[in-house]
Amino acid sequence: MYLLLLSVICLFVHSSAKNHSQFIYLYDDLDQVGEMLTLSECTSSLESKGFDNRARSMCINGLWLFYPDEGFNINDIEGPTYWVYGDNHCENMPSPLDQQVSSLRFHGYQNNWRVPLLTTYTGEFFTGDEESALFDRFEYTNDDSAMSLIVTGCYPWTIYEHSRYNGRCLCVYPDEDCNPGFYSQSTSLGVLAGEASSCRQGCLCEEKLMPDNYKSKSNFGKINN
Ligand SMILES: [Ca+2]
Ligand SMILES: [Ca+2]
Repeated sequence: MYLLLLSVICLFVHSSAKNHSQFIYLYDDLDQVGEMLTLSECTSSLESKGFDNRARSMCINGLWLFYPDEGFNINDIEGPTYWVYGDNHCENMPSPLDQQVSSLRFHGYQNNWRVPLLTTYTGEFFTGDEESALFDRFEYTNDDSAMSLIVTGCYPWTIYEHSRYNGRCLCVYPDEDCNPGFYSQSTSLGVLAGEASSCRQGCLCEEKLMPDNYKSKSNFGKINN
């Protein structure tokens, strides 16, 4: 009986860890066929993995971001980027990125993609440098440079114009049911685009903006063109 109980607990722990960890299978043909590359890390150069401009389909666990250039399009916000989240979710690469992807990364922690985080990006459409806040942050390292952001977890955050939670403010939210909230463009961030200097957990401001994907549950992923 004891052994049986132990094995049930182990199974549960094992499966829940697997469900929330982040990994991806890339395939060089449509519908999850062809040569496969398995990744569980952010990869700034798919060329280094022998898979540059090859991916045609995928299966993912987690929240993944795809770029046509190396280095997460740090110098080019014009190219199409793609973002998608889910558990054991498979699909073909959207056509603008079919055989175009040169770098990719997941959001947040590798072992659990649902950890509550506010992650800001220095470029629109989640390009460029990223900075994740797990707790209140009185001063951003990438000060005045957030042009897009992602909210994971179940609660909102407040971003502020100045350090130490001063100046104009804005509440940003995850989607319903604790799904990720995407603020993909500078217009998604209102007056705080390129101005954010600090952030706090919870909504502590009258100004509120819902994420681009608010209530769009059917929308697993989105491409920016
Ligand atoms: Ca490319
Ligand atoms: Ca500022």
